[in-house]
Amino acid sequence: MRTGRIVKLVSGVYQVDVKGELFNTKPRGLFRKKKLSPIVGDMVDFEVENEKEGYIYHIHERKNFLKRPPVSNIDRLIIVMSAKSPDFSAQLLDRFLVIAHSYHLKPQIIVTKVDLLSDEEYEQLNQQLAIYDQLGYMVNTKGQDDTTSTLFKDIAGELIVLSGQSGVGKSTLLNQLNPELSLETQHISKALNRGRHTTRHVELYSINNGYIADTPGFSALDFDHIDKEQLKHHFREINEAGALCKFRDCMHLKEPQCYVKAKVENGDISQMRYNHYVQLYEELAQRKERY
Ligand SMILES: Nc1nc2c(ncn2[C@@H]2O[C@H](COP(=O)(O)OP(=O)(O)O)[C@@H](O)[C@H]2O)c(=O)[nH]1
Ligand SMILES: [Mg+2]
Ligand SMILES: [Zn+2]
Repeated sequence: MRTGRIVKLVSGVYQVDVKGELFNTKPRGLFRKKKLSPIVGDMVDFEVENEKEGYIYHIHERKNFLKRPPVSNIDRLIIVMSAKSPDFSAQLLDRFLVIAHSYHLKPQIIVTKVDLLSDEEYEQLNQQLAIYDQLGYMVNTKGQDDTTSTLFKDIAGELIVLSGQSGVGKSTLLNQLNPELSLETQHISKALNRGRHTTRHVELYSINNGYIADTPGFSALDFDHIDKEQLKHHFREINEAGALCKFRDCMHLKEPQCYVKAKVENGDISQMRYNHYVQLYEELAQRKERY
């Protein structure tokens, strides 16, 4: 019996890493009956056959997992946004944050390509990022020539997931962290914002005794598991202030004596963040009605 971590899934074969030694494994039939599939990131027990092959017969309990793309036991989730092409969008960032929180992951934020901004644009970006900094997120920016060493602190042994739209510079970051990876980076195309890269393939790369993966952005489907009533809990400051609303089930929309709205009015809570909450709430509400 061996124990290792699944680092890659290719056409039904799970590659398991045992301290640098790789095995190609398949799950035993048992899993299929239970409708339980191993995913990348899982720690598994497997029986070795033919030296480098084996059968998985046990999946260790997952600390956490992302549903799309499937990856488990994440220590650090990094949301990568770019300042330009694609342009920075606080609304998109808030959606990433909601998804991260819904999986109980505390994300870190990196904004790339700040070298492409004018001084004025850079100033504007920093004003928006200050909101996230105040909310307690670790926020970093980087330009083309910045080394990434300061962006990732104490990552030894961690399983890190970089999440972000296509073209924001995830592969570039990975290559800067570990030049041996020499991952292909893309040239910006017009198709970028239309979700050209819908592959949900995940692969973990070795880094600092840990692992790192880049994953694509998300789609509307990725909010499937979030009820509109639960959404308020995924906006930190709204969740916190909401405890003091008159009604326990206050959605902070039109209810009287709403502490969240009071805090938006006096500027303690960012109007922008609140707007994003309301917008997303309405989208989730419409989605429900359709079914
Ligand atoms: N100017 C500038 N370009 C960058 C930066 N980071 C990445 N890029 C470029 O953005 C494009 C997309 O990068 P890539 O790493 O492939 O993005 P991915 O799709 O998220 O993996 C490439 O042409 C990179 O050279 C940056 O900090 N500044
Ligand atoms: Mg890439
Ligand atoms: Zn309220």
